[in-house]
Amino acid sequence: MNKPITVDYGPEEAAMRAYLQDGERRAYALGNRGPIRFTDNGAVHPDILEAYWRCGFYVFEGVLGQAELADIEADIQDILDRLPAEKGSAVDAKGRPALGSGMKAPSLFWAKPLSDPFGGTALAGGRHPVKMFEPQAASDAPKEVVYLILGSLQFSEAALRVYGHPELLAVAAAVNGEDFVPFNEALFIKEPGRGASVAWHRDGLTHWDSPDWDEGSHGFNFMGQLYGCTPANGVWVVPGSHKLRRVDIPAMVAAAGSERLPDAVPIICKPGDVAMTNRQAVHGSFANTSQDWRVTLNFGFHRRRSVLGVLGGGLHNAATVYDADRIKERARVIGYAIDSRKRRFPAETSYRHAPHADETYRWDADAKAGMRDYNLLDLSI
Ligand SMILES: O=C(O)CCC(=O)C(=O)O
Repeated sequence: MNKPITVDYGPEEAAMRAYLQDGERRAYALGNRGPIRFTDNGAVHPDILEAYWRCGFYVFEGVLGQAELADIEADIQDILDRLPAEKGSAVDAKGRPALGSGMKAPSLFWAKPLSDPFGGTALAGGRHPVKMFEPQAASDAPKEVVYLILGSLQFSEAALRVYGHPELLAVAAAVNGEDFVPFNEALFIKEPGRGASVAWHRDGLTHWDSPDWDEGSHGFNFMGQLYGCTPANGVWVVPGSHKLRRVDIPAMVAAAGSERLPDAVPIICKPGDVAMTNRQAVHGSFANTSQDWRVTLNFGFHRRRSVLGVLGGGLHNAATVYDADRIKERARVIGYAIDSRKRRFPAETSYRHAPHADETYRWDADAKAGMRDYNLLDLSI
């Protein structure tokens, strides 16, 4: 999917190149990457958990194999093919009903090539306070591109199967407890020479002032990489910032003199690696002026106690108090994901989700139909 491109960071290019190189060196020095490892007792290896809690992110290497990556790539090609011909169009470039058209739940997010759609705006609760530098896109670039797709598991069974990956779910249990619950799922698409930036921010809306707030209160996101990610197109994280109840992003940027935060490091992945990023960590990504695509399968999990009885943040859907029924309804997707994965990879030992011990979830035609607009039930805290 690569093609030569000619855009760069303009007046910021030299400084940006130096920053990317330096960030890469600092990222590899952190000691927070490697395959998913378990102890003899089957627990996620404590070294992994130590490094995750120390840094606020971890890179699991080699999680998704060739066959699985090929499935994902086929689905992504299909999704890209079915996008509206342009923003607002109900049909794709071939005149078919476009992906996302007529849906109730938010699905497609558009941005001008290389722009920063959220930075410095009041969108998403104003949590992206500083606009990133917006490089000039090529003159033949489209007016707007899709850079984010929400509710992504309804559009890709391969992504659903990744969601049911037994080792990733074991990590979710080790971090958030065996009764962990879903957050949301998304695809971040960073086209070469076009992909938008995501301004520095941290996620989480509901628990910053809770008396029992801690470094894990707002959960984490897995970020599965189809083509890998580089310092130029990947997410950057300020290590350790997930442990801070308060941060002042405008002051951080002002002190740095640009959005190149000196302590931030890039998440660097090969195809098939899956990063795990604490939502409370300060993170963001730059406009993709590189030659490389990034397609991230993003899916998050929370602690049940962070969600049960909590008034949702109202960002991903209508704010309501999340009760046990709502959580159970949303968590059915974990059951479907495990079952759909079992059908595709029968030799693998499936994950057993503790809250589903007495339930059976079958990935069949009814289940598929029931996924439409499923993200109206996202657990947004
Ligand atoms: O993938 C990206 O560029 C941004 C991801 C992000 O901000 C998130 O997962 O919260």
